[in-house]
Amino acid sequence: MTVHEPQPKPVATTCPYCGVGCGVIAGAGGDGRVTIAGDPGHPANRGKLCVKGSTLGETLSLDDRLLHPMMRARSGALERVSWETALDAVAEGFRRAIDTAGPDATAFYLSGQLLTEDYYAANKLMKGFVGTANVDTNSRLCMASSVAGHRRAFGSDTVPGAYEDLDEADLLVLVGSNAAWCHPILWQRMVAAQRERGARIVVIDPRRTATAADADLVLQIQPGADTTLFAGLLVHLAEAGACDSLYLAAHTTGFDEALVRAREIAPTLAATAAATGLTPGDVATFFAWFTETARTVTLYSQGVNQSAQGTDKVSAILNCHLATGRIGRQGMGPFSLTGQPNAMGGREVGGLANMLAAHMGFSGTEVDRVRRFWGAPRMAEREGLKAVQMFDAVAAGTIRAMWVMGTNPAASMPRADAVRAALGGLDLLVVSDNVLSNDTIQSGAHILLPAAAWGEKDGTVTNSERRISRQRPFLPLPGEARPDWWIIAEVAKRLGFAEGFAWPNVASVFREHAALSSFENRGTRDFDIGGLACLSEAQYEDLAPVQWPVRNHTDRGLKRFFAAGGFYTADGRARLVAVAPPALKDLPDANRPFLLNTGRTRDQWHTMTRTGKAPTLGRHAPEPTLAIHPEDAAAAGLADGAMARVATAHGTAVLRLAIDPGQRRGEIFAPIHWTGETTAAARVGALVQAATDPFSGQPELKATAASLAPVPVATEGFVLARSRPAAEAGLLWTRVTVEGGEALLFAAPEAIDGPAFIRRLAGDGVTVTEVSDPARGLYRAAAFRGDALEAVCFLGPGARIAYPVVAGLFARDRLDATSRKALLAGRSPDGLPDPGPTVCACFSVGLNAVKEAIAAGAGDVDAVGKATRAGTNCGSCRSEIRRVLVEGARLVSA
Ligand SMILES: Nc1nc2c(c(=O)[nH]1)N[C@H]1C(S)=C(S)[C@@H](COP(=O)(O)OP(=O)(O)OC[C@H]3O[C@@H](n4cnc5c(=O)[nH]c(N)nc54)[C@H](O)[C@@H]3O)O[C@H]1N2
Ligand SMILES: Nc1nc2c(c(=O)[nH]1)N[C@H]1C(S)=C(S)[C@@H](COP(=O)(O)OP(=O)(O)OC[C@H]3O[C@@H](n4cnc5c(=O)[nH]c(N)nc54)[C@H](O)[C@@H]3O)O[C@H]1N2
Ligand code: SF4
Ligand SMILES: [Mo]
Repeated sequence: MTVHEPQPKPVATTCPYCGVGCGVIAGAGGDGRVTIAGDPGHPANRGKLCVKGSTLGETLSLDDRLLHPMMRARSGALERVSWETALDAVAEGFRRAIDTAGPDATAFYLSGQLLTEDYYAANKLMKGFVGTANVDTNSRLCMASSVAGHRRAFGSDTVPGAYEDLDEADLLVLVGSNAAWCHPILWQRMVAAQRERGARIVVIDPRRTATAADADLVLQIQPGADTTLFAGLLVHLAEAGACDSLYLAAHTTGFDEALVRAREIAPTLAATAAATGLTPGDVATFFAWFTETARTVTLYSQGVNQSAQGTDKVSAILNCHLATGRIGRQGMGPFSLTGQPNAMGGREVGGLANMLAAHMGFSGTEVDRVRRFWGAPRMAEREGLKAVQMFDAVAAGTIRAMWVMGTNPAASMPRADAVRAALGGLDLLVVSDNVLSNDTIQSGAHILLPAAAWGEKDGTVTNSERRISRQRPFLPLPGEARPDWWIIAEVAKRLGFAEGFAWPNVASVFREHAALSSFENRGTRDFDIGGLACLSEAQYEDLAPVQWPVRNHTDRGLKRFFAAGGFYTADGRARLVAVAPPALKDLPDANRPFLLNTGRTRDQWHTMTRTGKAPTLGRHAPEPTLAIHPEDAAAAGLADGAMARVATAHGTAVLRLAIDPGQRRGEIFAPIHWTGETTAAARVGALVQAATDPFSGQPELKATAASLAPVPVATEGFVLARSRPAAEAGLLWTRVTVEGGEALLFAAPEAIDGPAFIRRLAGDGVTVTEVSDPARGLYRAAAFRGDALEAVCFLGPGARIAYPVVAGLFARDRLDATSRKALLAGRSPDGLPDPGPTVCACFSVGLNAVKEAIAAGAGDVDAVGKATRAGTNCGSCRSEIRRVLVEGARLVSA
């Protein structure tokens, strides 16, 4: 393993994963490794980290890192070049496209994983200097409907509340959010409020998720029906006399129209129940709780945003909070959970194609204001193309040069196969990334630029509660990697814009961004951090986490918006919106009888370029699985663990079935994390339709009609090797990083020659120990060099069950005689049988151990923890343990 030199001093920084934005202390362990701990001083996490955060140290090796600029040679191969050559070529390629086809023939596609400073620089270059607003970001797939919903209601993209509201609420409603897995530390705060103060939790999701396991009420809603449910709630609030008529009169408009429309959509409780697939009793309970509980927070995420009617879903929720005046007050408000570490920062700088910068849009006044501030020679004067349109324009050839930074659209865009093919047709595709290879790079990138990664990067991010925190470097820049903002500035200089991009350091980028936020603001824009515009380098370095707005240098402390109105609309009033009745865009039919939902698993992050490197994180769900209701599986003749081909109008994938009674009938769920790099055939983005919301342009990623067919399998198995095992043709494989090497888990449509396989893996000069039972198709072999275990191959019955134990033994490189015997028997040396799927990744506790503890009398999560240690470290698996306790159900990894 290649690691950074020299070793770091302890540094306070911020987690690079989810929008909770936990503070991390990174330091040097005695063995030369990086130690990671939660920052007790950070208000988001107060010292805690979830399993992804606490395993960050496992992701820092330089293996697979892009360390030098590279360009595609005539031969088609990517070759190392100097920075000068690469930067000149980027500028030259963009200039050529601009000269021949105009600025709109170029585009940037950015990411909520960039730091605010990087994002600011990219946006400024395109919108102020190149002269196009073709700058969009993966936030279009993530937060765009929330942004549109906020702006429509509040006149600004404002999250009104703060995390403290979750501690102080009496009712927490989660809509389309699997927070137990996706916002774990915030979720732990909510569960603490439930445990300690009796706060009630309602979870609204078509699936019974790990989050649902802790809920007081679970509403397994029909996909897409959230607008109806919240329209029904508005009607109920009005009829129960629970609306705040003073607040409505003083601070809002549109209530009557919104209510009339809501009555059309959901006239009665019974109609609401019928249209949402819920029981009238459950709907009545939800409505009653919401009506009687002043301190209510409604949290929502991708089950709301990633919808062709996402903006209306957001509006339907905001309507209920505005109608009750429950906004911006202690313990109450609507709360959009942001996904990425800097989703919020990207919104601040105007990373979206329909935003300008500093929360300004494209009105004439705003364009002119930003022009003057930037001294911009060529301002974009209208909105640019949003992600789906942008990649359509790439396919159509109207965009000729594109620069992708910090995102992997060839995997994560809907219709990902079409996007991958379109990228391959560009005159110029530039990719700034941390890794040598991902699906986007493989789509035919011409120039690769090595960007600084987490631990090396220096700048700021903003979390879900508008809190700006520093990401500080604790590792030197490896190879020739450079910060993204620096790369952008160098290209800007080569395009002739030296003056606008002459920042000497990252602090100066931040100061400029802060200054723009307060420029001619005078209270007219929510986003104002003018109080940070004069930070010295040292003050920037030491900046403590701070919530915006920061209007002057003494303006600190907890911030909420709108308790007393003060909206950013022309008349200062909020708008309640008459929403459209919901309708899905791609309904199942006889040929495609299932509705495919997609989302996240607990221990992987997006396309796995970082989490895929951590052995601990590979244990929870080593393979991608397709969750399906038991009766649907039975009807399709598919058993648990069978391989199935999922096909939609846009693509196909092959996944392993995981029977899950938590699925609704007719609906299947697949994880988004696996790509062409990590699986043979599970690129789930390829399956997904690209219908978009009319207001936000956000695609419907949660509901695509799909068919399912069995894929015959001759044999199942896995191999383990010290270095990356080649993915053999024909296998349906998944790569997993394990301690001491890599595994390939696979199903094979045809029989496999085991002895040949292990010899190819282990090379020459090894001794192979084998057991085989040809009648049962069983073959197991281990290759040793001296007494060092080099490779393992398991084929046939029992292989999959043995995998966790064998991978555990593989972590030790030398095995004594007992362990060798145990290895091929697929048992741990102390004779323990199948541990089952990993529940607790921190202590490697399997489902079977959890079940045993429960059978032996452990009655709650803490008792299971006492017996097994599961859930006693980061707590990420506590909801799953509760699910086993409550439902006794078999655990599925999706
Ligand atoms: N472990 C992990 N955590 C992450 C990430 C990760 O990759 N891995 N990514 C981060 C990012 S960028 C994001 S955006 C967030 C996303 O966080 P979440 O939004 O919580 O995650 P998802 O799994 O995408 O979707 C949430 C839920 O929406 C449900 N859903 C689908 N359709 C509907 C519907 O019509 N109505 C309702 N009410 N629900 C529906 C799905 O069943 C799913 O359980 O997670 C962040 N945190
Ligand atoms: N079907 C379906 N599709 C989805 C979703 C879904 O729920 N369902 N969710 C959507 C959502 S919410 C999101 S946020 C996206 C996420 O999807 P992506 O953004 O495509 O996923 P990542 O794997 O996070 O890609 C980040 C890339 O940037 C690199 N990188 C990381 N940090 C940096 C950096 O600082 N600088 C540079 N230059 N590169 C860096 C990484 O190595 C990686 O290659 O997926 C979206 N797509
Ligand atoms: S909850 Fe986990 S992934 Fe999210 S910021 Fe905190 S430690 Fe990182
Ligand atoms: Mo996201």
